[in-house]
Parts: sequence; C-alpha cells; structure tokens
Amino acid sequence: MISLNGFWDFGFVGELEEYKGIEQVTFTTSLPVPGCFDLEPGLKLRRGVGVYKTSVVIGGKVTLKLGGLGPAAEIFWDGRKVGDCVLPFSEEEFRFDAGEEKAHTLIIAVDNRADDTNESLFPGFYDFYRHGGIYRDVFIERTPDREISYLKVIPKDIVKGVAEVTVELTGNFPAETDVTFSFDGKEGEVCCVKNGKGTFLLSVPDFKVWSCETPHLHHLTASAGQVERTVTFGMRIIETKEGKILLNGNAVKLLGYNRHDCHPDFGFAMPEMMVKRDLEIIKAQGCNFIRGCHYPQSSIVLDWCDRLGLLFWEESLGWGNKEEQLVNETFRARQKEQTRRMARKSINHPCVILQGFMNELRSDLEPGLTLIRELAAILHAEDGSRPVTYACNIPFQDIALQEVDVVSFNIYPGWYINAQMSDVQQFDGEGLEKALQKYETILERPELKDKPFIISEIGGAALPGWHGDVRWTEEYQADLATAVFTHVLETPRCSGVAIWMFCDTRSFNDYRIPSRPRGFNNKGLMDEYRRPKMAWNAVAKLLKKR
Ligand code: ADA
Repeated sequence: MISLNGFWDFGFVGELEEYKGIEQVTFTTSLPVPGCFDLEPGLKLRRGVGVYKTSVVIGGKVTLKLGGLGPAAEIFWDGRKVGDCVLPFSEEEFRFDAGEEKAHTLIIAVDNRADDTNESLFPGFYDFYRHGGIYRDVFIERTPDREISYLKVIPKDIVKGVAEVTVELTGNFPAETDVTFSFDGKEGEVCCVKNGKGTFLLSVPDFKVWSCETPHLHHLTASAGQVERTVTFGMRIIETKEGKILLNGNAVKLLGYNRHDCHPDFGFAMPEMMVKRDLEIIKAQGCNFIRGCHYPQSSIVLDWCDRLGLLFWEESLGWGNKEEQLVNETFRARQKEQTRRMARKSINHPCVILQGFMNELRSDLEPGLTLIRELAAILHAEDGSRPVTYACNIPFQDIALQEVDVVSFNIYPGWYINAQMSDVQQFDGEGLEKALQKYETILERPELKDKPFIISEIGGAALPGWHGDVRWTEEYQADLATAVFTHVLETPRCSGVAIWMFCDTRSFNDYRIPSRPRGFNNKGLMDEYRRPKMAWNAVAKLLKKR
C-alpha cells in the first residue's frame, strides 16, 4: 500500500469563473493532503473547484482508497475520469486499470460550490461550515487477486471470553478455504470458510474486558495462505434494558459533548495530535462520552477513543433535512449507502456504543419515518450488537421514536424558545428543571417506557470574554451547563447527555450570520482554539465532586 499523503500540486477555479474541467486549471501552488484548501491564505472561505494533482509510480489493476473528502469530487487518472465522490466523509474505494508500470498522474478535483439540489448529502444550509478538501488519508495499491475483505469481531461473552467472528474473502479463493484466526499473535484456530463467507464463535485467550477505566484492546489476525488481515477490537458488551444503557452489564450514565471534528485552521483535516488532545481533555474533565456530530468519523478519532476509553455515538451525515430531500430517491440511496459503509468501517471499535443517522430529520413526516425504519434496519443488519438512535428535535411531533433502541432529544430550554416553553429572557435552574421534566413525560408512552433516554443536544452560546448574567455571556452559559449536568446526574430516567458543544465551530457565513457572531456557532464550552470558557471550568468542578 502506497501512502499518497503529502504535498500535491494545486490549482483553483473560483465560483465566479465558469469551471470547464481540469484541462483549464493552472497549478499555482502545492497544498497538503489531507487538508482543506479553503483555509489556505488567499483562498480562505472561497468557493470553487480545488484541483489536487500528484504523480505515482504503479501499474496494472489498482485500488485507490480515500479515507473521506468533501463536499464532492471527481477523480482522474492520466486525464481519464475514474470516479465520482458523492458521499462526503465516507471511505471510498476506486478500482481501475492503471496501465503500464510508470509514473501516472492522479487528480482529485474537489468542488465546494453550493449544491442545494435535493440529492446532496451536504447542502449549504447546515450549521457547520462546508469546507472543501481531502479531509483524510489517501492510499493506492495494486488490487490483490485475493483478499480478506472484511473481518468483524462481535464480543458475545465477556465472562468466558467468546467472540463471534465473521470473515469475507474476495477473489479467486477455492469454494472451501481454511482460514486461521489468531488472537494477539497466539496460536491460531483453523476454520473452514465456504463460498467466501463464514461466521464462527471463537475463544479469545487471556482476554481482558474493555471499559472506560480499563480500555484493553486485542488484535485478531485472519490468514488464508499468504493473505492476511489484522483488526483491533475490545471485549465489551453494550445493551439496553429496562430503560438503561448497560456497559458490560452495568448501567452507565453518558456524560459528555457533541464534537465537530474540526478546527479553524485545519477544517475537517485535523492533525492527529490535536484530535488526541481534544479527546484527552474531555476525558480529563471527567466525561466519558462524545457524540460525533454530524458525519462518519475518521479512524483517528475512533482509534483514540478506543485507547482512551471514551464512549462514542457515530452518525451519518445530515442536518435538519427537509421533506424534499427525504422523498428524493438519490438522496435516500446515498444516505443508506453512507450509513451501511459507516457501520462496516466502525464495526470493530469498542468505543462506538451508539449508531445513529441524520441529525434532526423531519421525524414528524411519513417519509422521515420510512427512512428511519430503513436506516435502522441497515444498522441492525450490519451490526446487531449496538443500539441504534437518532437525534430528534421535535419530540412532541415525532412519529418514529419507537423505531430505535435509544430515545435521544436535541432540546434547548434556556436558549431557543419553542412552543412548549414560555418566552423567558433569563432561564434559571428551576425553569430548566421544569422544561426538562415536560420533555421527559414523552417517555411515559408505553412503546417508549423501556427505552433508555439521553439528551443528545442542549446548551447555550457564550461569546468568549463576554461577561455579565444575560444570554451570550460566559456566566449565563456556565449556569445553564451546570443545571443541565446536575439534572442528568440526579435523574435516573435520563441515561446521559451530550452538551452542545465541546468547542466553538465555524458555521454558515451567509445571510444568517447575525445568529452566528464571528461566523461561529458559539455554544462551545471552549472557544474554537480550545481555550476554556467559564462553563468548561464549572462542569469540571461539578464532575470532580462526584
Ligand atoms: C441543533 C443542531 C446543531 C446546531 C444547534 C444550534 O439542534 O443539531 O447542529 O445547529 O442546533 O446551535 O442551534
């Protein structure tokens, strides 16, 4: 496998010019891959087509592997188009004939212009900036004749140490193939795989349970002759029972944040050391949970959550999707494909304890209900070991909560005023308590009473350095966050909270900017450079006291 990360030639055609294709592009500079071109000096927040070009020596049948880019791209090999990327943030593989062994030109033309068609998974109205770039790693390899294309490990028994292992073989393997499964380099067990796919119950020798306090990891290597694949996994069981989320049989309270995998200087291509730092400070504050809003995550994020013992909610890309999108066949197909790929990509990460999709879709409408059913079915079929959820912002109108395993509400008492809340300027602890209790009455419905409930978003904005006791001040946000955490800790029916949000994040930059001062969503408990606001310190103090 050849890594293509590094500096690529780069040319840009701005949105005011007519983009006529890659032939028109002049390469004027070099830019890093992974990286977001629209944060580079001279291109900051510009929209257009950013064309990346590199050269690679390879030949024959090849597979190009992209860890995720966005919002959309075309791929060219020696000037010939070999693929389109329409699933932002998803892993993509393109297989093609590279021709003879020599230096070839690879071009990835990333388009960050507005795509407000109903087909797009990443239209312009989302409340996080639509950066253009190659967000994650790029690799190329000669396509092997045979490969172990999938290896999934689902822990089944953490007392005896049993895991269910599924293997898929691709290529010209015999109808019956012996595969050796070896845990942590120990002596392996041989199983016969018939017709390219097999599922086996295997004992994990000398296993240790994965938990937030002891995030032990194991490795499994499957080998079929010369062909090998190794994956990392953890022995932990996540389930829901009588309104609780159980980790390894014990009720767990999820305490943490929504986090965009984003930074004002790097966009969605954050360097690993900075991602790790974010996760470490969340853990050190006393939290155990992150909701990865609002798209499939990089392996960097999930690998570090595995190692640090942080519990994670991963979800497919979506934000308040409207009816016109929900009824669009292409949109639905893309959404399903992204959700399926996400489940397969993340299958072995012990940190992923909840899988979700489509933040705040119109779950009050029939097309929303149908899509929720279909997406939940995909996740249950691909995985089956993790509870499924979605973040609902219209709890009183929703018609789909019964379709998923965990009920999750995005609610903003104390910040946004909605029909259920009185119009208050100053939201005190008592008002918040009453508002939350009102939402929680929904859980008394018979079809919901055994489902765990979490607050998937709640919070208010604070402009860094702005003081006083009214909205937008650090003090107001700190009081709100303290009241929320206190409520969650004291309410047995509530299994957790992901505060909106970890740090300020660049958002829309259009006519709606007055609601996003500085062009940022300012509801972070840290600012965009991870400098704590008062709310961060208040929550830290509260969690230390537990
Ligand atoms: C939401 C949404 C978030 C963010 C938040 C806000 O409910 O899910 O992405 O937009 O509101 O700050 O208003």
